[in-house]
Amino acid sequence: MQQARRMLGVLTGLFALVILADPVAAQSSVNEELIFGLNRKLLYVAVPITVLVEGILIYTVYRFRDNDTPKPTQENRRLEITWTVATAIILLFVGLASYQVLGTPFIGGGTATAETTNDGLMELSFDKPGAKAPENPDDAVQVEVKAQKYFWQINHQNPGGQNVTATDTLVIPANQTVYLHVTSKDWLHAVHVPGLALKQDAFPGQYNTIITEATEKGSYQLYCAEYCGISHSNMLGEVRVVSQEEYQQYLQENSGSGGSGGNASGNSTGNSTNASGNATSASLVAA
Ligand SMILES: [Cu+2]
Repeated sequence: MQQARRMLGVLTGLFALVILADPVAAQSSVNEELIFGLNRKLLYVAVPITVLVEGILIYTVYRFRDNDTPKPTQENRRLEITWTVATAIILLFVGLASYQVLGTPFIGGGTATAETTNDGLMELSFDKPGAKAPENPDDAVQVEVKAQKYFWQINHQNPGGQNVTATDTLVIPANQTVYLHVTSKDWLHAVHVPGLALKQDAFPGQYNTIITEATEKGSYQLYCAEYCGISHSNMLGEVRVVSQEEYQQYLQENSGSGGSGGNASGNSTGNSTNASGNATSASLVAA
């Protein structure tokens, strides 16, 4: 019994340590930091439990290896209470730690910002529901990411200038909150940027907003993570995280244009829809 109590004490101490411990390694985005941080916390708890359980198992097998008439423990109230309480504490910790991460706007999408359709969201002509607007639009970069067989159309909001449209290349500034309003023109797709820990479904007729803040400049691969047809595997893009100055320069250079390369991105299967894609850009620019 003494042993069980000691064990409970050790577990409680471990939780306290884990809660107090700060996440260490630098990550490429706030989202990644949150996800990896949670993963680490859960590992700190899971590894000792695994070692403990496996240790008891191996010990038992060895200790009673020659026992032909094993007798099960009939009743041990204290032991039962101990493992019930220990399990409850562990589950409570997992629940609380997960809630802390899932409850942030970066992972759960957030409830702090009101759901809005058009008004005050951005200058793009948002015609679908579901987009989450930043509380203060001046502080956040807003980009529409529109999936289409088999490319990505990127529409940047450009305060003080005309909107910037690009294909397959998403440029965002580092160390600033970015709202990516994900939608689809034709079919189910999904935005996936593993390097920044971003993933979101793209549905026609609605927006799903990714909120992120990239902390590490560089180039990250953008994939479509929802099988969408014959050229799904070619539906690749790039996310470039640049400095604030480079981002402003990018907007300035491409202001009001069809963006870098427009829709002529060599997606042969997407050609039939390219004309309408351009039309949309034009109306977005005009809006
Ligand atoms: Cu796809």
